[in-house]
Amino acid sequence: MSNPFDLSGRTALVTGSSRGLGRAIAEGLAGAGARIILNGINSRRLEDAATEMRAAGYDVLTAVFDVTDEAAIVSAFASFDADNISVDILVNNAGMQFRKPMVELATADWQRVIDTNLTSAFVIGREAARRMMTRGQGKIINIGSLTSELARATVAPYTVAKGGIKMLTKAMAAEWGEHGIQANAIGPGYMVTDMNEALISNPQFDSWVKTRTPARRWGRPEELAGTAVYLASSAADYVNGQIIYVDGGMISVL
Ligand code: GCO
Repeated sequence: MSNPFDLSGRTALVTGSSRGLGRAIAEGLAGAGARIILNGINSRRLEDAATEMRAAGYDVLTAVFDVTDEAAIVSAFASFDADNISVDILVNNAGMQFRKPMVELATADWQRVIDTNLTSAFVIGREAARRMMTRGQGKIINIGSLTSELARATVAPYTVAKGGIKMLTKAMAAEWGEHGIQANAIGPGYMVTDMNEALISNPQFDSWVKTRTPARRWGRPEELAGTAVYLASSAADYVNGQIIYVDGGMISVL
């Protein structure tokens, strides 16, 4: 029997992938055989990541664009078309955090977080899906969060965006399932990333995470890779609209 998790011959665009969760997911998909398109806004950091991954033997392209810039997204997909590159797998990973109590939160900061974490997944998903539909297949993986289900004080716009990611994933499944596209989400728990540096270095928060999580530790970015490979592969051809939590069990317990 052929390996249902094999991604060779597929191309995966992973947004926000020069570091952090995106980079770990990109490496996981590459390890399963996919060609990777790394994306970010800092071209030097992106090229460094690409160079490192190529040195490990992976097939890596780069696409510099800001996920909140619709014109840049449209032109990136137009250039994929011109180069005969089809995005078979899209991982909407790019995101940001901005922590502030709501009574102090400026509307512009609210909007920036929603645009980066939620609207980007719609716009990039739409561009990818238009092309996937004509091919009759495609995989979309949106990155949610524990905050797709649960709120935490000081991160309201992030919580709203990630709740939206869960429902956007279902909306994509509803509209695009008949075209052979599967859209699913991964909900990471508390992971060791640059974005969480302020939380990791706060002893109280660190001990809260360790007490609250059945695994009694933070997650490592590479621990998302297997779930991403599964959702990107033919093993998940009949899985659609789901969010899988990779959280050391946190969301299942009080
Ligand atoms: C926060 C973090 C979040 C968490 C995530 C866990 O401030 O709560 O930055 O991004 O890591 O919600 O799923």
